[in-house]
Amino acid sequence: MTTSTATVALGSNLGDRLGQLRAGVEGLRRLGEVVAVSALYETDPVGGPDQGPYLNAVVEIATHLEPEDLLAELHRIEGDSERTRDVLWGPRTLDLDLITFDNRVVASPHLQVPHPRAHERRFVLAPLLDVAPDVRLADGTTPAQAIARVQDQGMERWAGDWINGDPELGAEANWWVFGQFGLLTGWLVVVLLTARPEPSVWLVPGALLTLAGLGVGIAAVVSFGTAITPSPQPRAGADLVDRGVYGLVRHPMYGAILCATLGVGIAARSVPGIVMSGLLAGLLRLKSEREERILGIVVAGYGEYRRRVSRRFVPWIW
Ligand code: PH2
Ligand code: MG
Ligand code: MG
Repeated sequence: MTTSTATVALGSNLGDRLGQLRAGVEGLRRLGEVVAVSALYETDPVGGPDQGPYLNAVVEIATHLEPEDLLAELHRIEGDSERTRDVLWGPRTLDLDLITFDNRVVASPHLQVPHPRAHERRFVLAPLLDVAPDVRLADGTTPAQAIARVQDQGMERWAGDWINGDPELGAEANWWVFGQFGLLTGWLVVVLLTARPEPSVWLVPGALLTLAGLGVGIAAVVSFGTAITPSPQPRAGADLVDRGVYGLVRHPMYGAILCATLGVGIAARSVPGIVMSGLLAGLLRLKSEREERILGIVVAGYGEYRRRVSRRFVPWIW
C-alpha cells in the first residue's frame, strides 16, 4: 500500500473554536498518522460576510487514502461538528480544506489540489510554513514566497502545544501584573504625599465613589469565586463567568479598582492621585485587551459574551 503525505488546513470561527479544532485533529488521526501540527493562529476573517475572527492551523498527515476519498472523509468530519453550509465563506464551526497531496495535481470538478486559493491566504500559509515549508502551491510558489505578498492580512500566532494545553501569554502575563501593582503602589504613595486633609465639598462624592468601588469589588469576588486572579492568563479549564456584576461589564474588578482609586483621589483632592488613576485606567484597558484575546480562545462562548456585554469597566459608558 502506498503512503501519501497531505496537508490539511483547519478553521473555525463559531462556538468553541479551540474545541472544534482539537476535534478536527482527533478526526484526522483516524485517517492516517498525524505527522505534524502547526502553531495556533487567530486570524482576521478573509472574504465573506462580516464575521468573527477565526482560529486556524495546518496538519500534515501520512495516509493510505486517495485524494478524493480523503476529501470525502474531511467532509464527514466537518459534518460531525454540526457544520452548517448556508453562506459561502461565512462563519463555520469547522472547516477542513485539503491543501496539498504529495506533489500531485488534481483538477476535478469538486477537488482541486494544490488548493486553488491557499497561496493568497495568510491564514493557510503561516501555519503551512510551520509544518511543510517545502510544498509547492497552485501558482508554483512555496509558502515562504507566497506569504510575503499577504502580510496585510491580520493574524496572531500562539506558539506551543495547543492540543494538550491552552495557549499562553507566557512572561507577558507577569509584566501586566507587575505593572498593575506598580502603578497601584505609585498611586498610594502619591495620594499619601499630596492629600489635602482639610474637609471640602469633594469629600462626600469621593467617599461615595470609593464605597461604590469597594462594593463592586466584593461583588466581583462573590460572582467569580475564590479562583479570581490578577493574572491575564486564564486558569486551565476555566469556564465563562457571566453572572452577577459580570453580566453588567466584562471586567468589574478593574472597574472597581478604577472607581475606588479615583474616589480616594477626589476625596483627598489629590490631582497627582487622580492622574495616577488615569494612568491605571490606560494600563487596565491595554491589559484587558490582551486578556480578552486569550479568553476568546480558551473560554468557550467568550465571543458571544463579548457581544452581549458590550462594556469593559463601566456599564453603558466604557
Ligand atoms: N475561511 C474561509 C473564509 N475566510 N478567513 C480566515 N481568517 N480563516 C479562515 O479559515 C477562512 C476565512 C472560507 O473557508
Ligand atoms: Mg476554507
Ligand atoms: Mg472548506
